[in-house]
Amino acid sequence: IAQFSSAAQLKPELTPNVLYSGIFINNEWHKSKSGETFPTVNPSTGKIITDVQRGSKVDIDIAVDAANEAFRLHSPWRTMDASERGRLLYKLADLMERDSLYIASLETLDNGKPFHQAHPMDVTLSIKALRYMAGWADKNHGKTIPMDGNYFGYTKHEPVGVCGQIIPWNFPLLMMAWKIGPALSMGNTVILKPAEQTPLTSLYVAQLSKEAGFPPGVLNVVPGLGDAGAALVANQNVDKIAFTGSTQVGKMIQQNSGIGNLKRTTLELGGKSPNIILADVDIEKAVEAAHNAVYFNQGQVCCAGSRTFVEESIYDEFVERSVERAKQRKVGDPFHPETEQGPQVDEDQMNRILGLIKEGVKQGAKLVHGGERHGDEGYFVQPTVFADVEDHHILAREEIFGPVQQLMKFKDLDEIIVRANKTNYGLASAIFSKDVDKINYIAQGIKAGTVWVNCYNILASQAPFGGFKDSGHGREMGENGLSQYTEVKTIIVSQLQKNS
Ligand code: TXE
Repeated sequence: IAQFSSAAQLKPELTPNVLYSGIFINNEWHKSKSGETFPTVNPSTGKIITDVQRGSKVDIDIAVDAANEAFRLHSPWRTMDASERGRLLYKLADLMERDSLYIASLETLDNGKPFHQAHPMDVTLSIKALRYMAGWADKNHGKTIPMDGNYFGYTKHEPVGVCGQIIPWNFPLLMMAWKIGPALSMGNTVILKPAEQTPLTSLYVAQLSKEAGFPPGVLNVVPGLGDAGAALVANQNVDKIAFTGSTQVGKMIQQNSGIGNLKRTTLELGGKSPNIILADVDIEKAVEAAHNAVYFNQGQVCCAGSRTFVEESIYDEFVERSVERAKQRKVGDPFHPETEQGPQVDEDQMNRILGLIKEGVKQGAKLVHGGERHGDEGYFVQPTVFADVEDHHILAREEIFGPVQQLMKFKDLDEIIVRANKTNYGLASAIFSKDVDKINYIAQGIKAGTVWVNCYNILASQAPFGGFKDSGHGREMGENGLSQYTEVKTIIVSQLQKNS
């Protein structure tokens, strides 16, 4: 909140110029081989911002060849000092900081997220992610090994090679930073495919990477639709795929990554995260936290607290106060400093959310606030609150990815652990309480990659993030994130005589 209030002083560019809309390969801009483009739309108005070159298989294959050439033995990238790779990443972060107002404005235009959140959150966290990973470039050491016999053993952490990275539209810039940061720090080369809804900030950062001094072919960005992502997964000269997006596409990617060459995969997929509120909390603070847990970023957050479980004795008051808070939520122009909620990213997402709300009502959940489209221009949805949601309702099972809060009631700790885990997902969770024994008991029982205690949506470069179960596998960021971008090579050398 402190960050957001200082951001209120920042001045966005209300009509940022779109400078790049091509395909970035070998540090050059290209048109698509097919001659096709696709429009990227301003979700606040439904109007086209610009047409972007549509990369397809042939463009992806060219980008993969460029990334392989940049990764060949003795290339400038392979022979570069690790510390120099780090310096290039620091430089890229500095350039993003120099242009941060422009980048945040472009993100708001293309995605619809409020500028006064995009600057302190998306842009700042992206810069921090690159700097964090820059520091690791020359510190991811192997080991020397005391082996049996007259041998000397050591391990090296080598880059995996050519990495295909497919990212979604909810945090376009941040997901780019989370992907390219560790990949480049560890010495890989990259072909990044941004989401078709939000390609503009990735394309701008591609140009900054050239300015920073990355050699040609190290970072390539190919905008396109799902077929371009599929072509990346099918290409036999790609060594690894990192994907963030829907569980449905993630499962396909996992299967297809094993056809032909066996690609390494990291998958960060959907969620239906439980947010558990015990009766001993400060109710005002807990209502505010639960509100932000689900509505932040228009509800388009993989780890959103989209099942709010409230202990029985405070349930009715919690519902009442949550409705009051939802009524106060400021929805509208994402460039306005007071706006808390902008539009959903596109018409499909808006319609999907409205469809799930209707289905929820049909199944008997109690709609206590909102439930409709907000206005008739752009893709805005009213902040919506459901009470008396039951575990079998679609609202408690499906990822809604919108501003829709599910309030559910529980009685005791063992019941809540079972119910919290009654989902195929396992990305995140939270517990609000003052009782450390109860907190620890629940935290041990929850099957999720992150457990927040008395906080929510706290993401940091230093902390690994990822899912259990259908929320994916592998971890991004933190020291754990490095192993997803390295192969361990064991080198064993014969020697005349070992001494201790
Ligand atoms: O995701 P897709 P969509 C969830 C959320 C949302 C739903 C659908 O519930 O409502 O997914 O969103 C690329 N091979 N999340 O349809 O299709 C695509 O071009 C390779 C959760 O936008 O998974 C884009 O770059 N790539 C999530 C990326 O995959 C393919 C964030 C994501 O798109 C492909 C977004 C294919 N066959 C949505 N098809 C999170 N985990 O944060 C599409 N793509």
